[in-house]
Amino acid sequence: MVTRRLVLTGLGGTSIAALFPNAVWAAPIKPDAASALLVIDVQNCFLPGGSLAVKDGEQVVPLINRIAKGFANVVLTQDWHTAGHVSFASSHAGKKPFETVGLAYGQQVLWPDHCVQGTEGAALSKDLSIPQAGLIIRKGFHKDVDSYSAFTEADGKTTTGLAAYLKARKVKRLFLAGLATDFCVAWSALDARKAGFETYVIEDACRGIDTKGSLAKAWADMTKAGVKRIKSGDIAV
Ligand code: VGL
Ligand code: ZN
Repeated sequence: MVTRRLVLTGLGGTSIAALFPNAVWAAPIKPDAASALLVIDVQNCFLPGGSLAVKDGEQVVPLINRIAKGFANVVLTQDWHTAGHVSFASSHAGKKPFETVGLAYGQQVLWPDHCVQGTEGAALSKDLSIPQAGLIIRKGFHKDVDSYSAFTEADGKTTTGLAAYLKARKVKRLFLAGLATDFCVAWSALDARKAGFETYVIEDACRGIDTKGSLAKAWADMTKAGVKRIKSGDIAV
């Protein structure tokens, strides 16, 4: 089944259903008081010139700025590691970035040093323009535990407090955008579902790292968990 959302103008009396008989039409999604936008890790390290630059990562910024105008509730996240963090390949003798290592909490992908607390690389992109954002949540600041997810650290139990914050604010629907689709966006979306939120990932407002099939796996996991995959044009601003 094909699902499409769009706004058409200038068709006069032509029936849209007659033009696209196999399409299922849905109204644009209008963010409401129970909706929040979660902007994941739009930080210099993940942008061009950064130590863990995500291909075309800068392209998400104007889309996110545009979408954000429609949201009263916005939370930004910031990957925020200690120097010598356990997720850095440089912390493991003989290991290179994108290899893995077994840790107490499971397999950890190893990364170039990135998003070290207080550095320019860890700063949010200066091109983000979301003045109404109410919260910046930092994650990955425990030296021995990574946290792709904005909700729960990689040990599977330490909470960032984000779910409780959103519930206290009566948020029910979460829209995710940012970097990287297959790590911090996907893990956050999966945890959002676990916490009971209706969860949308805005595909064109995200970019992936895609190491060893990670992007396809992330989408498969998200789909299975009931995460809805939408495009920025599906949101009414
Ligand atoms: C991320 C790898 C390591 C992300 C963060 O933001 O997706 N990926 N740290
Ligand atoms: Zn990280």
